Amino acid sequence: MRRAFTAVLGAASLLLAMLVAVALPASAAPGTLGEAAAAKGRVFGTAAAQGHMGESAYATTLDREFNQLTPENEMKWETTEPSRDSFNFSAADQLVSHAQARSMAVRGHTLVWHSQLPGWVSGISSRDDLLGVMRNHIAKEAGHFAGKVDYWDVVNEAFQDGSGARRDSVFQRVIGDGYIEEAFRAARQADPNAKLCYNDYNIDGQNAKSNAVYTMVQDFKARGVPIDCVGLQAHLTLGNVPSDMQANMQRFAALGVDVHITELDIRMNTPADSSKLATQANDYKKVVQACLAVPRCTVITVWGITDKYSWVPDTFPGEGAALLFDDNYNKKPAYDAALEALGGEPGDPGDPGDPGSVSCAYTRTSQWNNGFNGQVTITAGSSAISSWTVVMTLNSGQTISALWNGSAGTSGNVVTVKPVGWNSTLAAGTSASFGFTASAPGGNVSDPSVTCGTP
Ligand code: 9MR
Repeated sequence: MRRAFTAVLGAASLLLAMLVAVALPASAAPGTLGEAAAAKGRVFGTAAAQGHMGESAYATTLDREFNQLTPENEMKWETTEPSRDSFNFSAADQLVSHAQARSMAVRGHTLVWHSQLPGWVSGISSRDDLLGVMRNHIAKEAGHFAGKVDYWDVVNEAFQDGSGARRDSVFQRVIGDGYIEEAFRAARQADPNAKLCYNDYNIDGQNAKSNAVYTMVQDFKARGVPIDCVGLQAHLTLGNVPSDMQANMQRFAALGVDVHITELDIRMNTPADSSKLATQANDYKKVVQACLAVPRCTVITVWGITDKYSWVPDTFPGEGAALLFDDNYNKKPAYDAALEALGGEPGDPGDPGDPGSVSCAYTRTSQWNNGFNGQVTITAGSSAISSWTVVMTLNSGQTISALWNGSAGTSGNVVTVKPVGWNSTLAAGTSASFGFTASAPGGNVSDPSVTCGTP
């Protein structure tokens, strides 16, 4: 099943909005995430697990859509060096050769992390011993994959939420603050060509934790400690893309490092419904747009191919549906939104089972001191549609005071509009419209962002 979600940003000025019917390009555009990202000079990757590669839909979706692969667990310490100086790279090797055979980039994940660490490492109490063990682990693992790994998550999750203090781990306790730079130096030595990243979660926006990482990267750059990139994991929750994500990426970029979105997923309370999926689509769009706005944001990687195998429900019972493909490998609205934000063209109207694509255009029809009227026109693509959904994200302080020819549900500043019945079914190429009045205290009449899709 394919769905077409289209996005139209509100026109900048009333005049423009009234004169220009905003329409979507109908021409051939990149049809997969990897192709569309490549056309923007970016890489679009996913985590993948060797254990699922035998499932044909899993491997087919990976190969079709993504041009970077992160082994989800196969390169972690407990797997690669389960006992001292005894290494096993077999599962990771298989994933790496799969990627190489298809010209996908590889992200190594991860050399030094407090979690998925074998007991023999956690038990070390001598500083010299642990430093030697850490350097050996990095030399052997990064050395084994040298020339095959494009980016390494050298150190993972070394800071605490809230305070931004260093996380308590055996490395922190036994070696001290200097363990991170020692790890980066060892990684550079083992693989001089890989880009070396620091990777963490909850550093997507500006907060105490991302400030601490910022200060560390600034210090590393000033002292010549080798670091090339910062990974923002971006394990996000529905409707909560940090509003300063772009500014945060920009400030890291300004230090002279690349920024990668390394583990993107956007979870919701399950079961999913069309309204939540539409909000999620808008969230993915925001993340992709923020990355594209920062030239040094060069990689976007989602943390898994399908909702079926996502880590989320295991860790957060009652939550899930966080990825771009559902349990049956169907593209979700978030897929179309991400693809479209990358400049790609979702949907393929020729596909059997295609429920039909839809596009929408927004016009501000009038305005006054503290409000405005808007109209959204929904147009079916080359096949008929039986229903449509429009999601409008209002600007700060704005509320809908009236809405006609549509049925609206509101959640915060997100308004989901469905047909009223008679304007639900649209023949190919035909349109329906609804209108609304927004109150805009303070005279902020800036236009909402509008996305639409089927159903
Ligand atoms: O997705 C991974 C899951 O299969 C593992 O059980 C889990 C173990 O901690 O790690 C998951 O991946 C994590 C990643 O390596 C680091 N950032 C957080 C990810 C989600 O927990």
